[in-house]
Amino acid sequence: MGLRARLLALPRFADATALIAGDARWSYQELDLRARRAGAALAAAGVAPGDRVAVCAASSAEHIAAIVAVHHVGAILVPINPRASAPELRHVLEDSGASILLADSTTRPTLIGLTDRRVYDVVTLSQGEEPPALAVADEDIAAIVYTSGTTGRSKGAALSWRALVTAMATLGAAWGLGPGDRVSHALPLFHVHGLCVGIYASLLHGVAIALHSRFLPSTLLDDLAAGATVVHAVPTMYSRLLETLALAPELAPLLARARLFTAGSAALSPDVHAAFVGLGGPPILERYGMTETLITISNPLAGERRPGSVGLPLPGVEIRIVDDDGCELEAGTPGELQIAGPTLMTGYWNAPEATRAAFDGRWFRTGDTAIRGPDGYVQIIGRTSLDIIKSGGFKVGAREIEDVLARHPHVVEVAVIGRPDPEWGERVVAVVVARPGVDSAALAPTLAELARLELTHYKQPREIVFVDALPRNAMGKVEKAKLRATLSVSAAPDP
Ligand code: MCA
Ligand code: AMP
Repeated sequence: MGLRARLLALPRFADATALIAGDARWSYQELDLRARRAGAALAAAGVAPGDRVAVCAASSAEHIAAIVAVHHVGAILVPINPRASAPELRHVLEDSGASILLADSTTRPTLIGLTDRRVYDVVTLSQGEEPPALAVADEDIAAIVYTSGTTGRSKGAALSWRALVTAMATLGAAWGLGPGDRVSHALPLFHVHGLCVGIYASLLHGVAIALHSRFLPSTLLDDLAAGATVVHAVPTMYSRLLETLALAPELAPLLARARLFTAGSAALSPDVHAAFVGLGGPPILERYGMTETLITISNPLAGERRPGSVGLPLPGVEIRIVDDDGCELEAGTPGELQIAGPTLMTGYWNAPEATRAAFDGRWFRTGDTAIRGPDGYVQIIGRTSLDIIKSGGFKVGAREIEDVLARHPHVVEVAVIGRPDPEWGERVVAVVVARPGVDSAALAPTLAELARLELTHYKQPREIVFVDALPRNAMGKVEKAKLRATLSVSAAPDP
C-alpha cells in the first residue's frame, strides 16, 4: 500500500470516534464518507493531482474532512493561518499557486475580496459521490507548509508522502498511539505541530480527536474529565494551564487522568515541567521538530523523560552536531544540529537557492544550537541566528517585521529581537531609530498600526523601543546579541 493510501484507509477504524468538534461527533466511517464526497466535489470542480488547494479556516470537523478530501484528489494541501494579514495571504497564494481556496464563514469574505480564485466553503463541499481512484507516488508532495525564515517573507516547505507518513507512523509507534486514545487538540492547523502531530498521526492510528478552534485551559481540563488520554501542546499552553490550576487547585487531580502530555515547538522550561509534575501530572514528554524535518527527536515513552532535554533521535533519524566549518563535534560540545533521514522536506517550494542553502548534502541545517550528552540525550541551547524568534511556539522572522516597519518614512532603521519572556518564551520587540525631531510617543502607535495591517497577530511587536543608534560591529552589522542583553538589563525590575 502506498503511504498516501495508508492515511486514507480510514474505514479500517470503522465506528471508532474520529472527531469531536463543536456539535459534531463523527466516527471514522463518517469522516471517510464526508471526505470522499468533498473529494468528489473537488474533482468535479476540476481539481487535478498536483494542483495546490489552500485551506484557510478555523478548526472544525468539516475542516478536517476538507483536508482529507484534498488528499483524495491527489492535490497538494496548503494550510493557511485564518488570521493571516492580507499581504501574508497574498504571498502564500501567489507563491504556492493555489488554484482553489477552501474557507469558512469567517475567512470567506476576506479571501473573496483578496483574490479572483474560486473560494468554496468547507461546510458545503459535499455534493459528490466518490473521488477518482489515483496512483500517487510516495515522493509526490502531500502538503506545503509555510514557515518564517531569516530572509524576507515565509517559505513553503514541500513535504512528501514519504516524509509525512513515515514521520507520523514513527511517532505513533514511539508514543504508543492507537484506538482507545483520545487527544485534546487546540493547536492551529496551519503548522506541523497541529496538522501533523495533532491530525495526521491521530488519523493514522485510529485516535479520537477532540478538536478546538482555540486554546483555553478550561477546555483542556474538560477534555481530561471527559476521558482524553493524550494532550499535545506548546509550552505557553502548559504555563497557562498552571496559572488556571493555581486558582482552582481542586482540578489538579485531572492531570493524572491522561497517559501522555507532549510538548514541543519551543523549549519547555524545567520549572514548568516540575510544577506540572508537582501537581500530580505525569512527566511531560518533550520532543523536538521543525517544519522542514518533521518530528525527529523525542524523549522516550518508557524511560527517562529528562526535563530540559528533547531526548533521543527517533528511529530512522540521524543527527550530527557540527562546528562552523561543518565538522562533526564530540559529545558534550555545542554546535549546530543537523538532521538526515526519510522525514526531511523535499525542498522549499519555488526556491531552489534557499533549498540548496538549507542542506549540506543529505544533512538539513536546522540553525539550532544543541549539545548531545554521552548518553545520547540532546539539549537545544539556542539558535545560530538571532533573526529567528519563537513566540508562543510560533516562528517569527525578524527580517519580515523589520522590512514592514522600515517602510515608514519617520524610521531611520529598525532591529527586531526576541526578548526572553516567561509566558511566550520570547517576546517580539522592535528597536527603532526615528528621524531627528520625530516625536517617538506619536510614532509608536503609528508603527503598531502598520504592523497590525501587514502582519498576523503573533508577529506584531509587543513592544517598540526607541534608541539613538543601533549597536554595530566593525563590519557594520547590527549586534543583536548586544541589543538583547542591553534591553534585558534595562527591563529588569528595580531591586
Ligand atoms: C497569541 N498572542 C500572541 C501569541 N499568540 N502573542 C505573541 N505570540 C504568540 N504566539 C496574542 C494575541 O495577538 C493577542 O494579543 C493575545 O495574545 C491573545 O490572543 P489569543 O488569540 O486569545 O491568544 P491565545 O489563543 O491565548 O494564543 C496563545 C497560544 C497560541 C494558544 C499559545 O500562541 C498558539 O496557538 N501557539 C501555538 C503555536 C504553534 O502551533 N506552533 C507550531 C509551529 P492582543 O491582546 O494584544 O490582541 S512549530 C512546529 O510546527 C514544529 C514542527 C514543532 O516542533 O512543533
Ligand atoms: P518551526 O520552524 O515553526 O517548525 O519551528 C521549528 C523550531 O522550533 C526549531 O528549529 C526549534 O528552534 C524550535 N523547537 C521545536 N521544538 C523544540 C523544543 N522541544 N525545544 C526547543 N526548541 C524547539
